[in-house]
Amino acid sequence: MTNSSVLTVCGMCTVRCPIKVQVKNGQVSFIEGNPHVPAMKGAVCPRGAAGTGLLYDNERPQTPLIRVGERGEGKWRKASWDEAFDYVAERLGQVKEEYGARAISLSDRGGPFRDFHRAFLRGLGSPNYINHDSSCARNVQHAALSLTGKGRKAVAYDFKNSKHVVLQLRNIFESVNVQEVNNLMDAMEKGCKLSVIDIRSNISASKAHNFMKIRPGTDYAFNLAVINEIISKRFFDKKFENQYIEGFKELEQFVEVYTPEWSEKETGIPADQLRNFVKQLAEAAPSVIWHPGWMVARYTDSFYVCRTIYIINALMGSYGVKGGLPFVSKPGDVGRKGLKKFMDLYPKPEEKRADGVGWKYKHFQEGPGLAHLLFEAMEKEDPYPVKAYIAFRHDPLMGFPEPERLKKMWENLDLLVSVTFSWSDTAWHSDVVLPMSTYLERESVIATKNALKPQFFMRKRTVEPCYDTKADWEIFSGLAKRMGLPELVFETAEDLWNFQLEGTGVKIEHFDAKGMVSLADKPVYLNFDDYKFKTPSGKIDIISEKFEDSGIASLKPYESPNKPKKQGDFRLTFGRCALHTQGHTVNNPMLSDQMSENVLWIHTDEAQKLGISDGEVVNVTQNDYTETIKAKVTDLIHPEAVFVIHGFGHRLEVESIAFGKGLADNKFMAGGMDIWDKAGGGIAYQEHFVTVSKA
Ligand SMILES: Nc1nc2c(c(=O)[nH]1)N[C@H]1C(S)=C(S)[C@@H](COP(=O)(O)OP(=O)(O)OC[C@H]3O[C@@H](n4cnc5c(=O)[nH]c(N)nc54)[C@H](O)[C@@H]3O)O[C@H]1N2
Ligand SMILES: Nc1nc2c(c(=O)[nH]1)N[C@H]1C(S)=C(S)[C@@H](COP(=O)(O)OP(=O)(O)OC[C@H]3O[C@@H](n4cnc5c(=O)[nH]c(N)nc54)[C@H](O)[C@@H]3O)O[C@H]1N2
Ligand code: SF4
Ligand SMILES: [Mo]
Repeated sequence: MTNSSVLTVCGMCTVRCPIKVQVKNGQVSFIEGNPHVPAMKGAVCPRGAAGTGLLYDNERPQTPLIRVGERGEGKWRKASWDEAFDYVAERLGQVKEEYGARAISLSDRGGPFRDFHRAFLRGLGSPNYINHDSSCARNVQHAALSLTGKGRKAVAYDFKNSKHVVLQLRNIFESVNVQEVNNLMDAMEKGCKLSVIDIRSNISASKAHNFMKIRPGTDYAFNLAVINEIISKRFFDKKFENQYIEGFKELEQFVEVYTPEWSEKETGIPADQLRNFVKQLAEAAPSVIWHPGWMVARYTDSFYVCRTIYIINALMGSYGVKGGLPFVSKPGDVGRKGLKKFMDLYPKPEEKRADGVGWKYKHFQEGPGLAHLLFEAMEKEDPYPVKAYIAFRHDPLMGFPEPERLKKMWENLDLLVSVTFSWSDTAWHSDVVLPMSTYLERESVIATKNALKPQFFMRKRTVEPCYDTKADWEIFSGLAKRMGLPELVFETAEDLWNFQLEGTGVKIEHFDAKGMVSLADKPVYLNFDDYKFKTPSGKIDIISEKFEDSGIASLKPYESPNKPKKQGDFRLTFGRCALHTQGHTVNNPMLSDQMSENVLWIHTDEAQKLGISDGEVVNVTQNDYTETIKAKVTDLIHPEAVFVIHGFGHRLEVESIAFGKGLADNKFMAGGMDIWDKAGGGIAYQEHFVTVSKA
């Protein structure tokens, strides 16, 4: 019997926690938190622990597959890797020849492991890289950029030292980031207060000192009134206001009409409760974190909700301070050299992006573009044809609204490739499936974490692949070899890592001890005066020139949320639970055992009107489309909304465990590909209504 353990990185969700994996006789036997990272407390979340459920799943794609029937019909022929690489490379080559390199696009899931495959696309000469973010945090990112010129990840959340944490549209105890949860719990033991603003009492709310149940879609009203209260009571940090905020006067005038009494009528949150809450915040300032949100692709005004959150943090003086939103350091900030980039092997393509980002929409950040607009360009062949699409670790048919519409938008594609470790609706609809090894069977490129203590971290292979799958770097090496990109052809992970580490002073073996290499000895709290916001004034600009130039108001008057066209319909809302990740863990036997389907939260009074009792199966209908689901009748949700956990309602026979269980929220969003936040770029997923009736 041989036993060993490997320090590596979890891949069950995008948080990418540092983990320790025990291996017995070539099999993964146990997964725990990396013991060298105190905030992990030796533990992982339930999904992290269920990694073996994925690894030993015999229903995931096990060899390359090439479609033989119609798209989506599920008729495949098995192929060797050589065959599959040749097939994809030949078709990519044809597209490139006929329509130019810009006709090739690639999407991924964002995150720190992107350099290699992005370099592949850039090497081909295409600007059309997109990621999932218009379905997730684009509004947050653009809100941060509009105020500070820096992205949302320029600050950390110093939960451990915080005195008051506010969660609005953020459910940290279920939509988990293990280290953040542990740090917040430590802080709460030391007296940190927690306030939750949500449309339902979730697990975070059950631990909160203040819970404010808000009417869905009215968060902007609440936040404007909070700013009104902070300013009228002179609760703001005067020194910070003076030195670091530009446009305070305009803000003060703008919020004058948005009183707590006015807000109460919109939000349902009593003016007194708002005032009391703001007083508590002011007492805890500046060690306050009002989390700007994560999955805030919800409404057509979500960008403004995020903006007001950042503004409130600024007024509390919490930018750049301990217990608030300190600035993170990059390797260069602590006198170290960053990783050498594969992307830098090639010049940035000069072509305009097909989604219009950067030229048609100048206020949006180019990086990951906006996926829904690229899909639209595929459909309309405007501004030019996009004919090949590689969905890498991305499942748009589950993650974007109205999948049938999206399939139509893809009809002009000559090639649709899915690179994935599990079946997904997108993989099933593809022309070629390139099966990726799970995170336990593959290495990734070395990644950088910008943080108070910046670091490099490494994902290692813990066991050899169970099936005929490959690591992502092996897949893109295989394609690069056939597409005239010899610089991206690597034989071993060590060669890959050595390329990245060149000149950094760090060696591969330095990762052995802890799984990561810290680039600073202790947390660095960057001094405010050394830190420059990237705005015209160098301060936080309340009025953003860049956005105003694109016709986006910095201070937008509040508008009430849309009402359902049919009286009695409910706003469809959704979120996550601690037991599943998006739509790709529902076929995991270990997690499905603990939660096999989603249920429909509906308020007791509303259920009573409809004659629906708890646990009863009900119909959910939009236009002519209906699915059934069990009702959870509860006082804990706002009566205007119904709520489900996202990711259920799978209909692929290859997923025998998930098949037919629960409801798919994304199928109840008719017209949803066109309903998005023009200021922030995020899809507005919660601008949809459904009818609920007895089945
Ligand atoms: N209706 C509705 N739509 C939503 C949401 C919602 O709540 N409701 N949530 C939105 C949000 S916040 C997001 S981020 C997107 C997510 O949607 P996507 O961006 O599509 O992401 P995932 O479902 O996490 O993963 C996509 C695919 O990557 C594969 N994969 C390959 N390798 C890996 C790996 O190493 N790790 C992981 N985890 N997966 C891998 C998985 O098998 C899966 O099929 O959906 C968005 N869309
Ligand atoms: N366990 C688990 N953890 C995850 C993920 C996962 O799939 N599973 N996914 C990861 C990803 S990709 C993301 S983006 C994050 C998402 O992290 P979060 O954004 O925190 O997650 P959600 O559960 O989507 O939404 C948060 C809360 O918003 C509430 N909400 C809905 N509508 C409104 C509204 O109008 N106003 C207010 N105030 N609240 C509203 C919901 O009830 C929910 O409690 O989680 C990450 N962590
Ligand atoms: S939060 Fe859970 S699933 Fe996500 S990376 Fe961490 S341990 Fe893995
Ligand atoms: Mo997300």
